[in-house]
Amino acid sequence: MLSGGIGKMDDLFNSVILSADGNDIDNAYNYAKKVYESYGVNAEEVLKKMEDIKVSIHCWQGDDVTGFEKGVEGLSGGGIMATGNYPGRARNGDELRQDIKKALSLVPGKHKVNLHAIYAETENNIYADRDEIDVSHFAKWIEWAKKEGIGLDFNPTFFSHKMADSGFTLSSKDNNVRSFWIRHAKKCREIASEIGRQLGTPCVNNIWIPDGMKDLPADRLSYRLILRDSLDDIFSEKYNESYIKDSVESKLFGIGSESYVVGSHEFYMGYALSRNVMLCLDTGHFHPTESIADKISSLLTFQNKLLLHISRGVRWDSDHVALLNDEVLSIAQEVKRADSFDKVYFALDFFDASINRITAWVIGARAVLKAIMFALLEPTELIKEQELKGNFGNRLALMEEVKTLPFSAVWDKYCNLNKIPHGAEWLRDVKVYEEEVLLKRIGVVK
Ligand code: RNT
Ligand code: ZN
Repeated sequence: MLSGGIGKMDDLFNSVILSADGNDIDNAYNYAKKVYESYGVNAEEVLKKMEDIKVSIHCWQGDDVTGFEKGVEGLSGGGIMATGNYPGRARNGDELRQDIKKALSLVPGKHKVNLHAIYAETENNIYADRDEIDVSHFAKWIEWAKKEGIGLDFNPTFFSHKMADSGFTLSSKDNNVRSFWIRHAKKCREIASEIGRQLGTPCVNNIWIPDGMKDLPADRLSYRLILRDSLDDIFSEKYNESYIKDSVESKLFGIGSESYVVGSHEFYMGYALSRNVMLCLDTGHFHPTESIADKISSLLTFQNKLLLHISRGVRWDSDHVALLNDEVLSIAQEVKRADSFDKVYFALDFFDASINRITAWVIGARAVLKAIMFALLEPTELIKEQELKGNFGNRLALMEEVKTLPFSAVWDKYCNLNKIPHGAEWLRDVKVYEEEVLLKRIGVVK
């Protein structure tokens, strides 16, 4: 169960996992550089571009979306679910920051950390309800982010709360419920804007609500009209866009909201475009065979901003750890081909409690960065030229050849330049951390 738990496997793991040294990496990189050069791609420039790429690392992978509120019973609402019980979950802000810092130390580049309102830290643990939180409850996060030299993003939390038990929040017909969540959302925008101001880098504030119905609704329209009005009320306060970037996230269905989700894709696309609010596309929030890659250029035709939640649905919106798969690769390729890395915000959104949580973060973050680097190394101009000439055979052949270019040599070089373990070597760091920190949290001392 634990990494290194099985004796024989562990021996093999220890003997083979050490990867190439610096010289090997340089030699391989020099060869790769030549190969990419022959396709008209400058690998040095790609390494430079990678320095500006930021992925927002979600804090909620570290504690299975539990948060720090006292007296609230675990994750509930909207069908989001973390399964598994791997030992060593972070139980408070200090532990969570310690774990995220460890994960970040195994991911090349400077990134952001994505918070949720339930990660507020109140004085003496005195409970502050969702409509009572303010920026002071995030002072430790801000101070930490300053120290680490990273930005923060934010999310109001519309689930795991008694006021969400009816299945409705911002689209509720109960004015008491609806106004409670409007107050919460307003507080969160205030907090996010202040975070962005203090850190000197915009804070993306993303609204996702669980509202929907298990079975066939008799009236789909009225809830959507209410949601529209609630959002208009929430966004009526204008903040400086260099402090806060507002976004709204749709969903197809959830467990318990199979028949109807108020905040559907069409609803939020209409809302975002008519109100100039950013749209968030989550890879798990569409039909399981539907890719969000093709949606990117359509949205960029009408807006200069887009938030992506990178997740991996297995048969349903299961929020498995993101991998370097066709979906993530084609997303990165679409952003590259549209030359839009300055317009598209990449954020991770998965929660797996069945494996080491640091491992989960690192796999997902490295996978997204690999996909982005792979896309940046694509000879896009060359391929586009063949398309323009109408030579679709060449276009297809080039796309296929690109798959086996020596990408990994450039990736290893990038890790090396950032003083981050390349290959699978980072698993050793996680193993040590598990023994020295995570297991001690549950009283296991080796
Ligand atoms: C839920 C949405 C949402 C959440 C986070 C925790 O289906 O994807 O983004 O995962 O807010
Ligand atoms: Zn999401």
